Amino acid sequence: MTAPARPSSTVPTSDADPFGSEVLEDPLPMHEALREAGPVVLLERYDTFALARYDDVHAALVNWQEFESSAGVGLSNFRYEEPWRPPSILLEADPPRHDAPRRVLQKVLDPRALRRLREDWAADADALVDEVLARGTTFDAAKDLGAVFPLRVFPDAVGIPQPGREKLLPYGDHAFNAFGPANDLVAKGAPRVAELSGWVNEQCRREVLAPTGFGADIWAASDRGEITPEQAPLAVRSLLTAGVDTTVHGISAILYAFATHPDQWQRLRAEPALARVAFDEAVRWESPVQTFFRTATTDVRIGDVVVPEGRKVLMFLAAANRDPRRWADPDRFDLARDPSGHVGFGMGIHQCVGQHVARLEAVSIVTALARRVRSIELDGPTVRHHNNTLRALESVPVRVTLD
Ligand code: OVP
Repeated sequence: MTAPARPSSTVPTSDADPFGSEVLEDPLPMHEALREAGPVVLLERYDTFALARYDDVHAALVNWQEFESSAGVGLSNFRYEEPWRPPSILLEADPPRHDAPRRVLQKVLDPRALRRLREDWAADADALVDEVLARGTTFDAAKDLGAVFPLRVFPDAVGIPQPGREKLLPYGDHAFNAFGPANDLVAKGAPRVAELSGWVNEQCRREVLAPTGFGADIWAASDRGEITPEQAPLAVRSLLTAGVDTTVHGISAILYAFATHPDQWQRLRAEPALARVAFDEAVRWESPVQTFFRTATTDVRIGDVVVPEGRKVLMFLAAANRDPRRWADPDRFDLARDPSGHVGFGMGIHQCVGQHVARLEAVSIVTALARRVRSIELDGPTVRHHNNTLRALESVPVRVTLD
C-alpha cells in the first residue's frame, strides 16, 4: 500500500525485553517508554516492531488486511518455523478461512445462548463465596476465588468430563507463553507439552463431550454444515485454550483492583449493576492479555516509518489501555469512566469471542462477594505469576469485613 518511503533508519529503537522477568514483574515503565518513543519502535533484541499508543494499536488491530494473523500471532513466523501445535483455525487465521469458525463460536457464545447459565453461575458463585468466608475473613483472592471459580463452571459449560481438568490451567499457561520467545518460561512448560496437548485434544472429540454444552453446540454446527467435521475439534480446542487462564487472571485482576481502590468497592456496593462496567474497567486497567503479534502483509507506513512486508509487529494492548492520549488518569481503576473502546479483548474481526462468558463469570463472582462483603483490602504482598503474554497474579492476600 505504501510506496517508496524514507528508509526506516528514523525508527526509534528500544533494548527492552518485554518477556524478561524484570518487565513481567512490572511492565508499566516499559509501556510508558515505548509510548513516548514514537508511534512505532524497533525492539532490537527481537528485531521486531512494536506499537504501544492507543490510536496505532487500534488502527492495526482493525486492519487485518495489512496486519495478518495467519502467519501466527506469536513471535515465531509459521512460514519459517514449525508451530508447536496445529494452528488455531480462529486466532491464527484471517478471512475467508476465519469466517465460518468465527460465526459458529460467536453464536455458541452469544449472550442469548448464555442466559441459561446465568442463574446457575450466580448460585455457584454464592456457594463458593460462602465456602471461602466460612473459613474466615482473610483469604487469597487469586488462589481461593480467581483460580477456582472458572474451573468450577467453565469446563462443565463446555461439557468435558471431570478427570484431568487440572491440566487446563498449565496447558493454557504454556499456550500463552508460546506466543513469546523461546525463553525460560517456555522451557519450563516444554516437558509437559505432549501430555497436556494429548489430553486437551482428546477432550475435543464428539464422543468425549457431554450431549449438551458449548462442545456439543460446536459439533451440532458441523452437522449443519456450518463448519467441517475437521474444524469442530479445533474450535473446541480454542475454547479450552483461550477460556481458562484468561478468566482466572481476569477475575484475580478485578478483585485486586477493588482491594486497592476501596472507594470503588463502596461504589459497587451502592450500585451492584456496575459489576459489568467494573469488569471491563478491570480488563482495561490490568490487561490480562498484554500483547499479540501481527505480521505485515505489505510495506506499511506508520508515521514516518515503513514496516517492511513480512515483519512481525507486537501490539501492546496493555500500553494502549493506559495511554494518557486516550484515557484520563489512566492508572486509576474508576467505575465512573466509560471503559468501552479498551483493547483488552482486542478489536476488529478477532476481538475476543468469549468475552460474554468471561463477563458473566466475573459479574457472578463480584456480585456474590458484594452481597456479603462490606470492605476489602490487601492483607500482605501480592505475588505475580510470570507469563510471556498474560499479566497474572499468583497471590492476592485480602482481609474483608462482613455485613
Ligand atoms: C486470547 C486465544 C488464545 C489462545 C489460543 C486461542 C485463542 C485459540 O484459538 O486456540 S485468544
